[in-house]
Amino acid sequence: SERPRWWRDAVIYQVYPRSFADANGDGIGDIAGIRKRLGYLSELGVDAIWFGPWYPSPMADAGYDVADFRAIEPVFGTLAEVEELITEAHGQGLRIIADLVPNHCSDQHPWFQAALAGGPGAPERDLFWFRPGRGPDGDQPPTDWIGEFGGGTWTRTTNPDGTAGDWYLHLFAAQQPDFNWDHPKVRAEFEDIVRFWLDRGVDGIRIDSAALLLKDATLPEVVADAPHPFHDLDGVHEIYRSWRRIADSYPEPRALIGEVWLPDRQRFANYLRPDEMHTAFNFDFLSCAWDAAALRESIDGTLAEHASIDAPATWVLSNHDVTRVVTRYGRADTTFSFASKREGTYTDLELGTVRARAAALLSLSLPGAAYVYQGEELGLWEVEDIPPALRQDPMFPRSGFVDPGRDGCRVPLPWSGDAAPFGFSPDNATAAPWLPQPAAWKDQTVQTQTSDPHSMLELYRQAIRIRRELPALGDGTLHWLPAPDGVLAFTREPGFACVVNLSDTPVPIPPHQHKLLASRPVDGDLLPPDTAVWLRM
Ligand code: TEU
Ligand code: CA
Repeated sequence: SERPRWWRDAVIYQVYPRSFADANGDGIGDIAGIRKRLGYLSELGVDAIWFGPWYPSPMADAGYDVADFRAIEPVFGTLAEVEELITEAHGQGLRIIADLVPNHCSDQHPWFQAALAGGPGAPERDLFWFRPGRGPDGDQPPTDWIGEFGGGTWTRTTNPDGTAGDWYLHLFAAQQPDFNWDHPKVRAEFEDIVRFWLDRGVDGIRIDSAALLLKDATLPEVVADAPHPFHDLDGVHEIYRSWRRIADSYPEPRALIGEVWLPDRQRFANYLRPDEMHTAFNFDFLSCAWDAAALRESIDGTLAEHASIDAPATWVLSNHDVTRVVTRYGRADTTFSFASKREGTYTDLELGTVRARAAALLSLSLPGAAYVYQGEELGLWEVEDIPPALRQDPMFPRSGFVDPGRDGCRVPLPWSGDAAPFGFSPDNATAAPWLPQPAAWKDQTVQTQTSDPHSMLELYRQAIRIRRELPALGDGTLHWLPAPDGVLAFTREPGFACVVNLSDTPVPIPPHQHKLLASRPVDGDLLPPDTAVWLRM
């Protein structure tokens, strides 16, 4: 019989474990906290939950530096608790997606520790990228590559006898050595790790930095118009083909979900061929400014590319790496940038919220699967005034301004009450939340929003409920309606339309039977600026 392809039209909620809910009061989110709040997620109506990395980690990069791929970080809980979480979630009809980080590990991982301790010639060095430095004293890095966090990509080691040694490669922080994916032992290890988590019942695996795994072993410098030495090498697809064979060997459907940041849509789609990943995050959509023409171009390009290989599209507005959507859309210039703070720019959070509400209705009515990053449904904004001493993200200063990093979108959720920790931690907590919550979040809590029919939370709840009830929504196709400049209007069959007004004047709403949902109150048949409406046609 046909296996359900749940990833094609799912609403997938991203839980950032450190910041979701803290049950034991140490100020850090944990598995027990998540289990207590599962009811919230099933009430929200999502189909699946993706958990950020839950593995033992020194937390140099918030858990993306993994010391043991088959265990749970003790601060979060135990493997037994995660197994119970999976069972409970399945009992509530929620699917579970685990985050896997195959490009690199923590410098505390036993393989890397053995590579250092064994000195030059240690066999474990072949599992990573150890190379002598350049220059007569070897004190220059092997290449001048710029890493994904903006700094250099090589760190020099000290030999066991105290002399200066070889350098090792890290595309991210120095505490995240890159694996050598040309080595069969690395491949075998990760095939085993994929099986380990699928055996524990996870329904999907999110693959971190999926396009970066292979490197050109001749280590050329990055040159414009030449093949890139570590982005999207052709051989990387063989790795995902082998994982797909593993995923397909399970009786229940399992999904591979790629984190593939590639500007070229064709190269991106290569990862979604029928024998590779099932789906991947659409960063093209996330990167769009609040601009009808840009969004339409992104939607059309995405749908055309995905249709040609029968892969489901995905719609992503935010995640734990980017400035929160309310803040992005509240700026005078809504062009995407990784950096949160921009010197001299003023952010209108009210405007940003109005737009984020419209964007929610847009992303939840496009064909394919939609992602919701925790707190997006509460209208949380980027916390830009975290004191430098409390910031934890390893990102480097970038050119032109100092990038404060990604902490501002990772602040613990406000659940209830009038003051921090807003129910994130229990009343008898022994520590404050690991990042400070703004006092103004008293108006953003789950509790306050639950009783307010005009809240962001109720908008998400209603939209997801309608999406579940209407066969027109989810997977399928879309047809554009004629619309004035600055307006996106499309139908989904049968009998559904979405209209989003991104212009600065009200526009007429097309003829319809009734309004299903609007991102803010709409009187009569004029749609105000920065507003979206769902129509029964
Ligand atoms: O991000 C991978 C990635 O592509 C980053 O370069 C991203 O662009 C960066 O956050 C902004 O410059 C993944 C994770 O989502 C991220 O949280 C990790 O820090 C990173 O991998 C390393 O594991
Ligand atoms: Ca805790």
